[in-house]
Amino acid sequence: MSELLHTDPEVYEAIQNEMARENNKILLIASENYASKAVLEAQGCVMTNKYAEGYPHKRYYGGCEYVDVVEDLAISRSKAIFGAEHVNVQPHSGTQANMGVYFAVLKPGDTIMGMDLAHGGHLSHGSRVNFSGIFYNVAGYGVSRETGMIDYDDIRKIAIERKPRMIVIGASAYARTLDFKAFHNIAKEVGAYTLADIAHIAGLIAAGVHPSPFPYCDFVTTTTHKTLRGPRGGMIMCKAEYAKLIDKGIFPAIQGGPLMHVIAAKAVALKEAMTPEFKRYQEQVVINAKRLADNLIKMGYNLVSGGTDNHLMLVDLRNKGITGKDAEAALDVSGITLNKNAVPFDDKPPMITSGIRIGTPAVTTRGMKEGEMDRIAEYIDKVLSNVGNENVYNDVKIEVMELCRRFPVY
Ligand code: DSN
Repeated sequence: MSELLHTDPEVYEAIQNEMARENNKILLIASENYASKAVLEAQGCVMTNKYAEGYPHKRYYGGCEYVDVVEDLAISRSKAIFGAEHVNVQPHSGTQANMGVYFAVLKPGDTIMGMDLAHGGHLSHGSRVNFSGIFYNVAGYGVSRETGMIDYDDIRKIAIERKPRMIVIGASAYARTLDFKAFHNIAKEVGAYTLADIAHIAGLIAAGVHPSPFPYCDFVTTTTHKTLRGPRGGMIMCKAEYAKLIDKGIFPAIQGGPLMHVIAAKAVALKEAMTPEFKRYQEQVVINAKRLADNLIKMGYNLVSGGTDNHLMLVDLRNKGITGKDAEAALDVSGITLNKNAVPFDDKPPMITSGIRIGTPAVTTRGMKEGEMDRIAEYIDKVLSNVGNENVYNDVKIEVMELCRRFPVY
């Protein structure tokens, strides 16, 4: 990056500092990961220079013969991985992917049914501060107070009462397996479309360690940078019958020129996702999450739903007398980065929260396994049992640095 150092030392330094942060801390944000050097290389390539409105072989600009190659590759690889009939790899993000689906088949004022943000859902599933809650009527669903899990009978009741045009399935902080078939049956009964937003679990699905939304769901959206471990971006998959509507729903409805450098990097990540190593990686992500969860439970932490089936867990800290905000801050100075997170039926505001969300995709990419999960659980407990004690923070930070040194990232 000598050119960058020469042109813009401030940006260069910030990037170097970010590199050091990513290398020297334990990253447990469930939605983050480390993209490979090949993905980073593709994303930093000359395709950033190219305008390519339209779709492969039907563009509004000349000179698209090479960007067509990478978009075709991204499409054919995702079809092969997920068994999708049609794929659009142009959404700039997961929210854009969801917006593209809504624009394709809904009208403003239609009712969508999605998981409440406060129960683990996503902004774009109908939050009233998001376009999805502004343009559409929203029938929210949540988890059961008793089990912390989705109650499909309850969802059926809401669907029968509110008659949504679309049921959105997916979450940002739900640790349990999603039953796409159960959602499909409910949607069929009330005549709704189904949209599975698999952003968090796409890598698990690609590797066969979480059930697939196909053939049950009409539309499937994902980001490409979470468990899928690609560049930051989105993607839509659907049945062939919706192909034209979906493509129009993205371009020209809500986006102009696609980010061809990002699409090149998506193609690379999808190639990586077809390897046996990727399958083993996803299996280890789930093994690691279970191990970390089991440790925390033994240490007296309350996990929403009592555990995890996937790559993340949600810890309710109320019995420990710590807020999510304080836990996040104490852990971060100790070298462990995660995020505060509302727990279902939380009595604290979103900037404080009663919980933390913990995910294993990033540490598993570093090669960490069960033994390291035992150490990480000990570090978390040490810090959270000594909030405010700088000596403990420093001790843990030294141990974290040593662990990270044994598992280099880049
Ligand atoms: N911000 C993402 C997450 O952390 O889950 C969702 O978009």
